[in-house]
Amino acid sequence: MSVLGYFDGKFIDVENDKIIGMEDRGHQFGDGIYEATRFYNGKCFQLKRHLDRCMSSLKKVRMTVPYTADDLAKLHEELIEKSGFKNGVVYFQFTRGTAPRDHHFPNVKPHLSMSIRSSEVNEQQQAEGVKCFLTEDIRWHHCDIKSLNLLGNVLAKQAADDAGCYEAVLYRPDTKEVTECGSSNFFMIKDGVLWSHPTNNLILKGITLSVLLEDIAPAIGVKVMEKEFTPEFALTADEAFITSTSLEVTPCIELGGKVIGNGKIGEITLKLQKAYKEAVKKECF
Ligand code: PSZ
Repeated sequence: MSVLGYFDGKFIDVENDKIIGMEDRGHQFGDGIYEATRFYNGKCFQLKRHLDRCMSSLKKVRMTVPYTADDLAKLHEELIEKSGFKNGVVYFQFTRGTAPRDHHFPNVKPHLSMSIRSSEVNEQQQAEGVKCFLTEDIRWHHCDIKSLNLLGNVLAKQAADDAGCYEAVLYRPDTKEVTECGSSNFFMIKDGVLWSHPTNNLILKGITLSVLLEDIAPAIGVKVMEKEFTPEFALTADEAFITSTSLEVTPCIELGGKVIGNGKIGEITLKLQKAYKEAVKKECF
């Protein structure tokens, strides 16, 4: 098996071409940013929003790269075309380059690496929902940057897995606010209102979240409250769900050992999930 990828100007075999050096800043410092995009029917969904977020992440970490958003869009097209995949995910990361280990910015060119994988949306999981673990958010205060520093996310997701859960819902221990999940955004519904953490520095502004809050909720008349809420409040939710590029809208049917609603996908969640799939259809088919 080989995985198609791209590194600094060349298409590569991700599994066999050893191209990243020991002193890559991504390896030594987690000094870089990344993106994950999904394509359906050979066509990227919401690529502009992903590339805008990528450019914003780069700016926030003070990294200048020799690629425009158009260059990155073209590389996506080429990877999809070469792979022959219809549905899947592209992961790409920029690191600050390779240089002798020293914290200060080196005077070298950043690296761009990309990989493409075929994958289908997990329809069964979206129908049945997943159990979520509730744990402290131990991450830094720049979670709006899609940075390669994912240790807090990795530890939380492993703790969730150890507890037999699919995802970890995180809350800040100091302010007692639910932020997001290990690798997705968290939403709850109470008395017909969709609650979501404000899109500030404590969460990644998910592209799936943006599609839901900016495009879908207003169009189908779901009332949104972008405001902090506590884990205790989350435990009283009528419905809950998590979102990401890979998961789309996936119901959360259990949180911290407590069943949410009747343990099945909620009515409003189902409406949002369906509308999201419609948006995909409209854009990619
Ligand atoms: O394939 C995967 O495992 C993916 S693809 C995207 C993600 C995981 N996660 C993105 C993410 C995240 O890592 C955190 C911490 N919060 C929210 C999200 C959701 O972002 P979008 O909707 O842009 O994918």
